Amino acid sequence: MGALAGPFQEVLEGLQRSSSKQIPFSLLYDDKGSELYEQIVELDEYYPYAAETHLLEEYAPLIVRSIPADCVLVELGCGSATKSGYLLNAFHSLHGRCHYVGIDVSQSFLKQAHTNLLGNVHGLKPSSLHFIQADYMEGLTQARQAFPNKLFCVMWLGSSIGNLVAEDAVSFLKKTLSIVGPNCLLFLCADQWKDTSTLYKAYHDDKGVTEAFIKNGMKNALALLGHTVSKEELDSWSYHVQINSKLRRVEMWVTFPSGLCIQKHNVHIRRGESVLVEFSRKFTVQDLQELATRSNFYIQGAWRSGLYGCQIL
Ligand code: AVJ
Repeated sequence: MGALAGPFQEVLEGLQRSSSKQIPFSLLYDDKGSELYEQIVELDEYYPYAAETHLLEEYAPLIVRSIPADCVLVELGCGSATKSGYLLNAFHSLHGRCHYVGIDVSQSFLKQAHTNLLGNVHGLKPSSLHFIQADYMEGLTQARQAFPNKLFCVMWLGSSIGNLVAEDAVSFLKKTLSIVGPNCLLFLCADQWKDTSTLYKAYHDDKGVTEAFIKNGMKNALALLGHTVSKEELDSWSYHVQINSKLRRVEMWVTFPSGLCIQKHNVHIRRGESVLVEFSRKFTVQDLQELATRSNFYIQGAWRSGLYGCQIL
């Protein structure tokens, strides 16, 4: 979907198609959706959050050895900076200093990040912390202006890159590189491709929290078109998860048993038709290698958790 189009245009374009209907994943994160997402990361079935937290907590001292001392750590979508706090703490104890820029659209997250980092990173000076309330690329531009000549380590945690199709992921990383310039390191967290049943359960939990999260995203998309979804209507939709092994992604779909027409916007969802609300790509080592090469990066170090322990590839 076009990166420049506003959400309304994107929803229209995605729902007016005669097949492969789709909505932008950004609509998942209104207040309700963000609340549900906070619940998702607590679920037993949702392994990605726990796995990443564990990896960072355990191996931060090893990871930060690949980042030079004079580097500024710049985090995209820092949220409350709980996970990046492990890296900062290790970085600070290795080098005795740590300059950090947190970028997020949410002011309340930035406040939490500030408090968390000062509490969790031993010896950190408040003057070493900077926060920018903006979207990723605008935030990066401002960070570059604030530190024109510094080496940046752009951190993108949470496997959010999984929401982008291969081409969009490449454009995203290229764009990052063009804003930051060649003195740019990237620390990227991505989820590994793994067995179908683990993947399925992580996105189809017993409590139905993910289902509620996905249906809420669908509801938000329809609200943009002026269609208010009642509880009965929402309950009539069904949720299903498809593991697409060809594209190596988990797909989250909403099915409309009785269809839906929004005449005013020329949107016609047929009876039994499904809309793709979100997908989450899962990567092999080779996928990541390819992503790096196509985006003009090279892989300097990689660490992975799980079966293999922590490995430097
Ligand atoms: C925030 C994109 C990493 O893909 O696992 C979780 C979002 N969707 N459960 C993911 C999500 C359903 C999550 N990311």
